[in-house]
Amino acid sequence: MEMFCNQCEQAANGTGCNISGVCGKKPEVAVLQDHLLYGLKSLALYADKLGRNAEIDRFTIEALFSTVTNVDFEPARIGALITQCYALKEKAKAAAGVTLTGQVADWKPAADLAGMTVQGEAHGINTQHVNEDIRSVIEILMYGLKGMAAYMDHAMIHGKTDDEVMAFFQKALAATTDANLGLMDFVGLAMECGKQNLTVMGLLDSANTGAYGHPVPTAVQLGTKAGKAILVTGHDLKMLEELLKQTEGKGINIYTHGEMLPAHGYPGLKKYTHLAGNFGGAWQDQAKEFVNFPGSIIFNTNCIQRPSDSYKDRLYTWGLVAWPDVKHVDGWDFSAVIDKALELPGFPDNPGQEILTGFGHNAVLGVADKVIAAVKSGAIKHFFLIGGCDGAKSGRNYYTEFAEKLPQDTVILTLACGKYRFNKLDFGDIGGIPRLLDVGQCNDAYSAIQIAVALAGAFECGVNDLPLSMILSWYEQKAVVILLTLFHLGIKNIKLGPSLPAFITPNILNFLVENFNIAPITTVEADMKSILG
Ligand code: SF4
Ligand code: SF3
Repeated sequence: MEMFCNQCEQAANGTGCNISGVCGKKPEVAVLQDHLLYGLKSLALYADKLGRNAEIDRFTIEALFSTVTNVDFEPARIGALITQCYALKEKAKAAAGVTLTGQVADWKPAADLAGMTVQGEAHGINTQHVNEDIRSVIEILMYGLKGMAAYMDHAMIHGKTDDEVMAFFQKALAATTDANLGLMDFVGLAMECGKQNLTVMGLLDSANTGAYGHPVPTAVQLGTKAGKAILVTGHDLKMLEELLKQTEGKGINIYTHGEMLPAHGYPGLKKYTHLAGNFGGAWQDQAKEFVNFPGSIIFNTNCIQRPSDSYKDRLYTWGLVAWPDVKHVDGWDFSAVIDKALELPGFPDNPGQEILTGFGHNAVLGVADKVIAAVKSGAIKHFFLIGGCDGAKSGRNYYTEFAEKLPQDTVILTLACGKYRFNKLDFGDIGGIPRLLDVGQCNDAYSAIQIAVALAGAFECGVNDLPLSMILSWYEQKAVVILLTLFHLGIKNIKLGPSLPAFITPNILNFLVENFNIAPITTVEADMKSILG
């Protein structure tokens, strides 16, 4: 079976995976995901006419998020989404009272998985447009929508939504099927995606801080506490909260992994004394680290990798994450995960290093006077945002080396899972301000933007005129949408690595270079010299 996927940074040979995904995605799943995206476009043609419908909007978000890298590897689940997509399309068609014509509007999936798979082969990403530059921008838009859907999903789990954002999702999905649109129409939609994502990240920020308070600087234990153990990995804070409630008083300690680390900074989560610490590093090290975790392990979002047999029996997925033969928790009852943890040995007491997290916009802007005074006195010469995704491919040591080699009068803001490359190093402080400030998860790019905008306000300049440089690493589609948000804000001079996206053609890259002066990372020495002079 033919597959083609190029949506993430580890696309095979820098062009795309066509035999099997480097991520572990089998051709059947890749083709079914292509089919689901085609179905979502068909649904969107009617949803765009219908206007807001909570069931269709919720479905659209979940289905898009299911196609993000390292989320859903289970063919039957993707097949069920395709079937549901068709039912919702028929519902939207009836409710909107219109009948559209054309191949996309007429879409009807086969009744069984084998038939859906065959159909999916005709809907690969290369069929999205004949012109390669337009196709490139459509891909940027589609991956942006996927990334934005991931953040919207977390906000929706908290009961939040936004009509304008949801209208954009349907409008943009429908637009990708419109043969009358040209290159600049899609560029406009991609930029609008960045704008809408700022709203979504803000919505999620208010959902998280509304539920758990603003993050406060917090020391996180990297050692272990005597007792049974559960490891939570992913991005969803509400799922963590529910698990903390259900494990209270049971002698089980909860550890965070990967993007869950910033959870320790939230007052409403850190109040649980059995939220014991953080275990391991970023997602790509899971196979070698999980084998040493003597408790149950649960994924609530990406990034899951093929589990080894050494820990598969104690591994669980939740929400939209799924892997064949891995137990899935439906809903909010975590008793299976808890019972498993109680059977397993757990950890002895073995305290270790502590690292800091919790420098969200509220915490950093709370000491803005001190920060501004340090810049004015020359104690702080430059800020670097070194953030984004981690990944398995070589070349990512650049970020560690970059952080290590920065002069002592610079401050590093970091976010997302790329921070594990350097967050255990001791960078010291400048007059009490830590030189490394962990702003949070990837979606907390919202916080970093708030901090940058506030500093620009204090210095009466634009964000591009601040002594601030962004050195970003990308891996999956959430990073794509964050880049679109930064472009929407007019932020220039971003350095991006470890490699450029396979889905960007030379012409589109030129466009981005001309308009935003974005550049690929080169060497630490050359890049640092070009920034600091
Ligand atoms: Fe390849 Fe990435 Fe697509 Fe997986 S998500 S198939 S690794 S390009
Ligand atoms: Fe990491 Fe998957 Fe992107 Fe949320 S956990 S940043 S890669």
